[in-house]
Amino acid sequence: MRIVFVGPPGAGKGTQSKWLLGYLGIPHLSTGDMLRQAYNDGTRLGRLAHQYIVKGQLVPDAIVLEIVGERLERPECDNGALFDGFPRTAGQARALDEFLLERGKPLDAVLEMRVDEQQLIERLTNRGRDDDRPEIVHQRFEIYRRKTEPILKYYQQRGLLFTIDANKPQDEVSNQIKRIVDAIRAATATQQATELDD
Ligand code: B4P
Repeated sequence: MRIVFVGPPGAGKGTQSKWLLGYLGIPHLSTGDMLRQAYNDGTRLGRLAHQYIVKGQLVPDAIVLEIVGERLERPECDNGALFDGFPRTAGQARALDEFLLERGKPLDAVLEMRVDEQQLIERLTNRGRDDDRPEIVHQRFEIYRRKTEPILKYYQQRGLLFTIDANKPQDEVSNQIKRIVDAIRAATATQQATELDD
């Protein structure tokens, strides 16, 4: 299964990914984690990316796509992946589509995590990362509205978009996600059985 989590900073993409990975048995591609790891490893791309992250800006597509592309080529991603915080721009969405369609493995679902801005600020203040200071969070939220929200329409038109009320406590959010994922799995199994019968 190939699933994308989209949502503003602090929506709970990373939090919900943790259990969903085990549930679906697929690898986790969190671009935030990958970029932070690259910085901690002292790589050239990691150092470049860090300059944007601390200012609350999106890392340029070229850097993100290089890091994600390398991971996607690995055999572990052949049978599915959970994309956490990627794509975040129209350019990234197009690049992901091209990559997956060339391999005949399109996305199964895009899960939009929707949360009120005030709730996000409270969550991020408690998390306390360098890029979680209120003035930086406002900027990240604004960039989300401008650059990331437009890709939701693109996925909606293709019937891939599911919206999650992520204001709710974590276990309620997990239940909403589980219901959607289970329904998609059941529909895929039915479709495969029909194809075998034909
Ligand atoms: P990310 O690492 O993706 O981080 P995020 O959007 O801030 O957080 P996430 O939604 O995962 O929140 P979490 O579960 O941790 O991005 C960081 C930066 O990297 C970006 O700003 C950007 O600069 C760069 N970047 C990443 N991907 C990129 C891309 N594709 N293109 C360009 N740049 C990119 O939850 C946050 C907190 O809320 C936690 O403390 C959690 O415990 C709490 N929480 C979660 N769910 C909750 C709930 N239901 N109720 C109460 N609290 C909850």
